[in-house]
Amino acid sequence: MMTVYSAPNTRAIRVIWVLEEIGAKAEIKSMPYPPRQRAPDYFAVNPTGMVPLLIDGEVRLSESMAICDYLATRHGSPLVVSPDDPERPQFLQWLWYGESTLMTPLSRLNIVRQVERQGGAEVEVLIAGARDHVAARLRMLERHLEGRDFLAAGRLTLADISVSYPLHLVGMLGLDDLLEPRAAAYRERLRARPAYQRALAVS
Ligand SMILES: N[C@@H](CCC(=O)N[C@@H](CS)C(=O)NCC(=O)O)C(=O)O
Repeated sequence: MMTVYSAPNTRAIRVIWVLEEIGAKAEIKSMPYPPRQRAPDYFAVNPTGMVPLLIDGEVRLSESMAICDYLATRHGSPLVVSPDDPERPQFLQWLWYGESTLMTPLSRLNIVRQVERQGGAEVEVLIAGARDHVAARLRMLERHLEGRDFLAAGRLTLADISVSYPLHLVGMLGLDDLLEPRAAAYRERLRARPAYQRALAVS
């Protein structure tokens, strides 16, 4: 039986919705939000403390839309628009819009609201909170890079190109001290690629 770690009103809703649409069963472990603070044992399961997390045998996924894609694709569900469908480009556009373009400012606002509720809207409190968030999220990258040069398939893929930009921003924002050794070496490996250097130069 698959397990989904969840918390109310989080992106885990996407995953549970897909399970419902495709008629697949999973054990839903719902925790109080945020698990990072209110269910500290969860760090042993997921080093970022974030939800959702899917465990399906050897498969562990903690990006909500990756989980949705994994589940829907495996079930041959029409929730996924196939590569040969003319609607595929629109499908990709909105798939990514939902977790990047639209979520980014909403997440920012959500964090400010949380800090506000804790009674301290000072910039230092916000920065410290954001640093903690980034550090927790980088931990999963550090762990994944053990014994690996790239994130998937043993070669450079779009996954590396996607992650290269937040790692670039880490440097731009003066957060390099948050990078642990493997992530720091990985960023150097990406930066050493002539195509990346050319892209940096012309961008
Ligand atoms: N991109 C990830 C983001 C996961 C995420 O930020 N989850 C939030 C809940 S919606 C969370 O666990 N926040 C608590 C924390 O970061 O400590 C996804 O799509 O699953």
